[in-house]
Amino acid sequence: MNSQRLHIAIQKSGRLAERSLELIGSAGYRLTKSASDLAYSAENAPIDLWCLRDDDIPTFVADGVADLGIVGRNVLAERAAGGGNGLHEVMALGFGRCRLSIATPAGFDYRGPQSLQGLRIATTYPNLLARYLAEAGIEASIVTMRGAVEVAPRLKLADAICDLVSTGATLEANGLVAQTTILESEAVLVRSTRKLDAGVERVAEILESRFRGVAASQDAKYVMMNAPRSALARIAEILPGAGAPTVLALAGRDDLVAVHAVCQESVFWETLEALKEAGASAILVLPIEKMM
Ligand code: PRT
Ligand code: ZN
Repeated sequence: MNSQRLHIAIQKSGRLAERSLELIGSAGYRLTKSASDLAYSAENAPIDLWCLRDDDIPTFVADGVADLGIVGRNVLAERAAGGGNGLHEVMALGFGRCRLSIATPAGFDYRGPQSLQGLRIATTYPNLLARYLAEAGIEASIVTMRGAVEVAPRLKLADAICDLVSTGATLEANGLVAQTTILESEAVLVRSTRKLDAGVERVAEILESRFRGVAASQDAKYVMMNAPRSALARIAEILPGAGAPTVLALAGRDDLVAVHAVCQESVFWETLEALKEAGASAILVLPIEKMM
């Protein structure tokens, strides 16, 4: 449907909204907001964004109303655990990280999943919780709520909860302790399993390739240093995710070389200290703006 433009569903407001727009901007698409606030159009590519409640995004993509969507893996996984299909995860996007965890009141004597036997567990993720309990061979009753799950134990509506946790502050404020994680989540790009029109497919492929480039360049650094020729093997070992570094001659020095490398993983102070220890000097770490 809908002409030759690629349609992407993103969250209208909430934890993923701003970062989703930022990612699309970093991928080089210049966006103009529609008068209604519910949509954006790219000026420099045939792409339209629709701003929706996050819970509606999987259905819109599965039904083919949107071609792609950005949503928490938790939302996608809950739908899949309930038997929903029609879409799949294309890639993780590196923001909106959280975990779906089972938490109990602080005084509870938790000794592994068996301790959940016979409890009432409140959650907004009944399908994922049911699947976890079935796989662990535990019988517990699931109290499905729409939100504010963390207050359920205090109100005696449940003995434990299963909810998303990021900093842990909400659990702590409610006297709860996370005991086990049933899903690691972050924002993901989802795509409908339906075949796209060839022109729209091309637009989707370019966008996905740019998203990969943005994700890769976030942690990646360009590292330069001088080093004794004899230390090259050791230095290549220390550089995180660098592959084979570029080695350049230094004018008037046979014993020293310049080493340049693109590190795909984070470069920490510890990495620099190890390089120095191996004999490197004049170490520079530079950000990478784009990478493909
Ligand atoms: O209006 P709409 O339906 O679109 O938004 P929403 O209210 O359903 O979702 P929103 O914006 O709260 O979250 C969107 C997505 O962000 C989620 O689906 C997750 O993928 C992701 N995310 C990341 C989180 C959290 N971190 C998170 N901490 N979603 C919710 N929380 C809640 C959690 O449920 C708990 O109430 O924050 C509280 C815990 O946070 P901490 O930091 O105290 O541990
Ligand atoms: Zn929601």
